[in-house]
Amino acid sequence: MATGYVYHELYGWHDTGTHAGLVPADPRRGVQPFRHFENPEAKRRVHELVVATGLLDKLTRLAPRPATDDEILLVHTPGHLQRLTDANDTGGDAGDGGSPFGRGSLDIARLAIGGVVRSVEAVLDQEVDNAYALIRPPGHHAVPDSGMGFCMLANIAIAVQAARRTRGVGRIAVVDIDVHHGNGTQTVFWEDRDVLALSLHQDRVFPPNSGFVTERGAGEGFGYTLNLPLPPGTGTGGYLEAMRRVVLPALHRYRPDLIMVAAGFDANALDPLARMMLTPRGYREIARMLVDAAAELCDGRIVCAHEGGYDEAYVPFCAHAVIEVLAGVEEPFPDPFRFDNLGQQELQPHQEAAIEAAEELVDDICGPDAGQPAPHDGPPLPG
Ligand code: 3YP
Ligand code: ZN
Repeated sequence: MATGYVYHELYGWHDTGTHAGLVPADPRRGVQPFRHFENPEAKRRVHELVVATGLLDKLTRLAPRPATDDEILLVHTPGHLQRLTDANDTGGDAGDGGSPFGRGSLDIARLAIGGVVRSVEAVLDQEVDNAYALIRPPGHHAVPDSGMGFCMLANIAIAVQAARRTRGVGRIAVVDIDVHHGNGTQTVFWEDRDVLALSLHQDRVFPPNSGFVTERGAGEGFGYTLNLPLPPGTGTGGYLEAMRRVVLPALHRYRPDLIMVAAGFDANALDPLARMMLTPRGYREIARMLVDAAAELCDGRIVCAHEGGYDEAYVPFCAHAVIEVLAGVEEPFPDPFRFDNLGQQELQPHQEAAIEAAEELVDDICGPDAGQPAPHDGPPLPG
């Protein structure tokens, strides 16, 4: 078992500036200068834990390269890329007023995309069995003509399009376990039945009024977007039930050639930006289910790309658990926190109701009324 691993020091040099978490510092309005939530620390500490526990020694380090304009333009509009390029010398905002970046961040964002592209290529070319790209800035909110929600460019969507073009992958499933809705990925593949976009998230956190179970794609892509908005407070019991009743059946119906995971860790029990209760054990079980599904369905091909997750102390243990599973490490590194016995970690009735609503839609994937996605390992796309 070989597991690819991408991390680069420059990922920590993407500068989101002085904020009070979400709000730009402004002493005139009483906003004391502080860190932005999306700062290097949580991700840097994931990497340090991976080094310190010796897990890194079991991984195959992959070097990222910067994504090219051509790759970025597989997903984004020339206008969006031009605006980022124009602001790269000064720093600016990626489009929604909530996605600040510093001087040179476009170069770092290119390296983040390149980290996912490299991971996917290494898996498809059988250099490694699976891979984890620990990248910054994140990507799953970015839409074709704008950055959004701390994201500059759509890392996973770009890597998906690049893999279809250069490797001729037939169908790809993207499973987004970040606590926020994967709206960017959904938008890019809205009418595309060759990419199954699945998002589990806390109901209506970000983007506001997005990620409803009724959002299902359109045209040929109808049924190939599947959202599972979960109630605040959902813990390991609810998430694992959602995996068993929605995600795994959806993957088995779809039979992807490659599984991509938007690996956000902000559904953890301590996260400042959401109200869920996942623990390292929960993340380990989710990863185990996804890795097992990949083994059954697509020769184990699964690539995780890091997204959100903001508790600097807890995220490293959550991400470490996922990387352990990818690497086939049997003995979990001990979790020093004690959140598995929080009240209501087990499935609650209102969580089950939300799961049932999504479960009803699973049979439409490749069902009698749905379009059939591309054959496995189909021919390269034109262009
Ligand atoms: C963006 C603005 C408010 C919430 C925030 C979410 C960022 C994130 O982690 N997305 O996955
Ligand atoms: Zn998030």
